[in-house]
Amino acid sequence: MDAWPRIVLHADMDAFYAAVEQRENPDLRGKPVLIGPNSHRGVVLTASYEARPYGVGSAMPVAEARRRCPQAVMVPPNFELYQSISQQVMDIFADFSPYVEAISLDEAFIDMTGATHFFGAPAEMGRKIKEAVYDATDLHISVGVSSTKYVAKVASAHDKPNGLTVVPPSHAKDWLAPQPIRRLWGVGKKTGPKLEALGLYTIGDIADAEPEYLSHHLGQSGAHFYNLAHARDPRRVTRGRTAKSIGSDRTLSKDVSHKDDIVRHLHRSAERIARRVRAKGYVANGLRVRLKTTEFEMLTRQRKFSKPADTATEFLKLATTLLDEFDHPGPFRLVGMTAFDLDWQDEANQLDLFETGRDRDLELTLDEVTKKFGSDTVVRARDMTGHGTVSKNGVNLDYLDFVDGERVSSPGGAD
Ligand code: TTP
Ligand code: MG
Repeated sequence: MDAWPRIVLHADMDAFYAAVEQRENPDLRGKPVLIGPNSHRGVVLTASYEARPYGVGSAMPVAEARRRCPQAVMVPPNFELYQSISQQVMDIFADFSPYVEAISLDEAFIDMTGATHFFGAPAEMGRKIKEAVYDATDLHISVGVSSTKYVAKVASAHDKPNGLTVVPPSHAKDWLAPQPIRRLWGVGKKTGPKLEALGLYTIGDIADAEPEYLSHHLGQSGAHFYNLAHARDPRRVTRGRTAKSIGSDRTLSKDVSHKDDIVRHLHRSAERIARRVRAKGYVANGLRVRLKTTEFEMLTRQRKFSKPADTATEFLKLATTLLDEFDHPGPFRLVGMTAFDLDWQDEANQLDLFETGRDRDLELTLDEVTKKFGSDTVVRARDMTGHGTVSKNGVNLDYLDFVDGERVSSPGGAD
């Protein structure tokens, strides 16, 4: 048998939100289903596998998806349900290893090094994990197993849905070689065409290139891509580390231009994000505000906090300052906020609890109320004044932005 210095498994739920809705509602099974807002605005969060042959998928504007697949059933998202199923699945992973790194609601790395004795060879481990998840939830996951995080992740996507792909470490480099460069972590809409312009189309092309040539054209990323292409990736599965950032984008049912209106949406986002930051025991070191114009141009401003923050009050304060830095007059169709550079709360020793004490106390109380009675129970007075309440029809796209930043949370997002 191949020598496996480490056994790293990557698991990713298939068409997660859509699969959950099909499980909940038998009428939806076997049909094309889109998860997204019930209006022509906003973006599709995901599509069931029955819908994907029509070329629809995550982050596509709803209007476009409806045009391509008019027979699809549109289902609004139920984030609480997805979160609780995610927790259930992560708990199942934890039965297999203490080293589970959740990188999004539906995705995790699991370090299974040294567990052959309990669960068998790598392929057997993969089968057992898939079976355990399916038995408990009726949902399918796709699994990749290799010796590095990077190869395990590419492998889990290789044979979706319901796939299991095992890449022994001695074959990893050859297995990667024919794959397109966009499978390299960090290659997106900007870097992809740049590499192609250099005549580099496959991961194998990168592996065969001179490292100096890559560094010359790509700077630091050159060495990064070169190492990945050689299946070298020293990153460990880190227990419990989750998001690098937590954000919430609101695609609005009515465009906004006035600062007051934008602030009202940011306020909602700030409360959602702060609650999630605290629930995970994080503090944020920076904040990003995004506005999307009606021409679909995404504008971004970001800044570090003077000290780590975890309250909506602090988030909103910095966000409001950032708003003054946008020079576009609007109107805007999306308002988004992301807290980034997250640290564990106890590691951020500078956190001045005294100064933020009152805000924290109030918000912690609200956390409790929300936990008991749901998120719509408490509406602050500020939300109820002015031009109506915060849009009920606007869709919220909450997301965790992940470890390697390879994930695009909405169209026009990060490369
Ligand atoms: P993904 O794992 O990227 O997609 P998926 O599980 O729906 O499909 P696949 O079988 O290809 O893995 O994302 C998981 C969930 O996260 C997805 O069901 C919906 C949500 N999501 C968004 O809300 N916005 C996005 O841009 C993406 C990509 C996903
Ligand atoms: Mg998935």
